[in-house]
Amino acid sequence: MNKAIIAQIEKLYNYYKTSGDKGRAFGYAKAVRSLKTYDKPIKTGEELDGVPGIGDGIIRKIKEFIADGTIKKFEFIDTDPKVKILQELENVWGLGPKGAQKLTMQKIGLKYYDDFLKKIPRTEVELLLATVKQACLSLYKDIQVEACGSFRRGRLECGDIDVLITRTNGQPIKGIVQQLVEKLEKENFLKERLGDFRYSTTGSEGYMGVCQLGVKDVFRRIDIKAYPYEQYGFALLYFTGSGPFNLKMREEAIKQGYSLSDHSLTPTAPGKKKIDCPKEEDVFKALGMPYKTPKERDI
Ligand code: DCP
Ligand code: MG
Ligand code: MN
Repeated sequence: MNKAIIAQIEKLYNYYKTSGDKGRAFGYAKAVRSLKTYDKPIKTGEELDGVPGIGDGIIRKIKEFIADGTIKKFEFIDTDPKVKILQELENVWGLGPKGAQKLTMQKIGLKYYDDFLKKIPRTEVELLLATVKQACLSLYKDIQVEACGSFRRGRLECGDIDVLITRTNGQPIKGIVQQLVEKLEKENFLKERLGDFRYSTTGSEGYMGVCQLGVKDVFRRIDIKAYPYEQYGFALLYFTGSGPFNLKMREEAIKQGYSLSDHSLTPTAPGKKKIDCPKEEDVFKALGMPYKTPKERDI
């Protein structure tokens, strides 16, 4: 049993190392070392209580393994082809976790290369948006979904689809993007995750990936971002762009002693206060700039 348990914990160590999660990898490495020096046959998880390097979380997993012969939450490690590829790149080709991840991203890029060069007609963006909206509304009633980027600026063709999400009653948005993505993956709409879910310390979260309307349609790049309602004015302004327009607006903010971001207008000089901007218009007003429609921001 000891050998089998060590193999399980080593597997989790390898998984976290490959994922680039140094903290967890360190913890599991410590547990493996500790288990290897444990000289009694392990019969229960309880007996490991107090053994250095083996915390409650790991004991819980060992208990599950002893009882069921498997750890449900980590069964995917053996079957997920992506985990396998990453570990092979690391072990066979001697790439570090970062290098292996980068190479896999490039591979995804190559797989969709031709498709990603094709522009998305507005009408298709509308259909893609409708799919995301439907999934959102099935999760939460108070959710608001909008397409931003070049679509909102009125372009007839877009490079990708940018979806902005918020909850209109001010409820927290944490975890929403992950739930939504998992749902849309089950529906076979989302095809690929380009990187991890990014939770920002400022309260937003995002997904970058690949979607497909129907099995015969072109693969499309999709970005999904969720922001708390109180940041919506800033988020909408930022995510609508264009990139060069955002730069100009930020320069103007700096001139006036503020730092403008996708979530706030914060003073850089003393004596000024943060300015709340529930709407895009409020940001223009706060900076004393005439309002520009999304179309006029297409520079
Ligand atoms: N953005 C930005 N700075 C960046 C990247 C993005 O300000 N470096 C903002 C402005 C963009 C918006 O995010 O308009 C969406 O990014 P996209 O890369 O999707 O750009 P667009 O939607 O404007 O153009 P495209 O049609 O190529 O997707
Ligand atoms: Mg875009
Ligand atoms: Mn985008």
